[in-house]
Amino acid sequence: MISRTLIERLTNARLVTVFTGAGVSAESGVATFRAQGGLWSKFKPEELANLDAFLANPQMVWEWYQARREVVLNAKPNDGHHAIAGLEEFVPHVSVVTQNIDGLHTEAGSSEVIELHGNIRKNFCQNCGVRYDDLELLTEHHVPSCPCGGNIRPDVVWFGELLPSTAIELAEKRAKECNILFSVGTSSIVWPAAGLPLLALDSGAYVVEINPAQTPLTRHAHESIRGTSGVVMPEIMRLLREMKIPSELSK
Ligand code: BV8
Repeated sequence: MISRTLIERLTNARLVTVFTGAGVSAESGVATFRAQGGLWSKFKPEELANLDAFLANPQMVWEWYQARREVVLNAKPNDGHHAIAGLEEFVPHVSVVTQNIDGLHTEAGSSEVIELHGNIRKNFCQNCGVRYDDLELLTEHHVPSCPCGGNIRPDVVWFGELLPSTAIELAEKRAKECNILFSVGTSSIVWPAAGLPLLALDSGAYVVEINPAQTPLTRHAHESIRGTSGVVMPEIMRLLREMKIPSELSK
């Protein structure tokens, strides 16, 4: 299921961009959004992951994020996260561009992680913008207030909100410059993030999708591997080690 072409390309690549979604964290016990039994099967995104919902009912939205924080704070990186971090052993520059807000790529040791949709461990005041990154807030049941009178909210990008400009600009740069782009564990339907693999394709990158299911990206990708991140990424690492060892022996 993993082509020799891909492994050979990886051994010659200067920059590999790994674009990830909730599927990469599924094997760490963090629910996805749209897969079977995912978050959106229980809640309506428009009722929760948007500013109007927070302004209308800050306590309800805060509680939803506290419940997710409890899962994320107890989650550990899985074999897929570690294999993605391990790519740096073979490729001079690996950039992880993630839609995930759980911080697991950083915890797995990836050196460059671009968080397009924010980070669930961080907060800021909706009214004055002051940051609140103190850890005790992560277990605070009641939505906290800022001295300015505003409500404190998770530092994540909600529907209808712009992505952090520095993050999306750097992500677009990594999509344009990379030799290979992996799209791993994403349904490829949330924009503008979903446009990044297409930007990489237009810029001449070799695009590989890893997902147990088909997505709107499948028909555009050079390769679409039907499998889970926690199995396929470690297999790619194993094949890379096999390919690289003969060259080391030849020294
Ligand atoms: C914006 C909050 C300006 C954080 C989320 C065109 C251009 C620009 C915007 C839009 C556009 N068209 C529509 C829009 C509006 C909207 C949008 O994209 N809507 C979609 C639903 C149609 N975009 C926005 O609002 C963005 N803002 O552009 O502002 C603007 C606004 C309005 C109109 C124009 C311009 C903001 C988007 C961010 C929204 N925030 N969540 C949080 O609480 O987490 S969305 C949510 O979806 C998460 O952030 C998540 O990261 C994101 C993507 O989901 P995935 O990560 O792909 O997860 P999903 O469950 O969907 O899929 C998991 C996949 O994994 C599946 O394919 C499954 O098969 C696979 N899988 C499962 N297990 C495994 C696996 N794969 C591998 N291994 C496994 N083990």
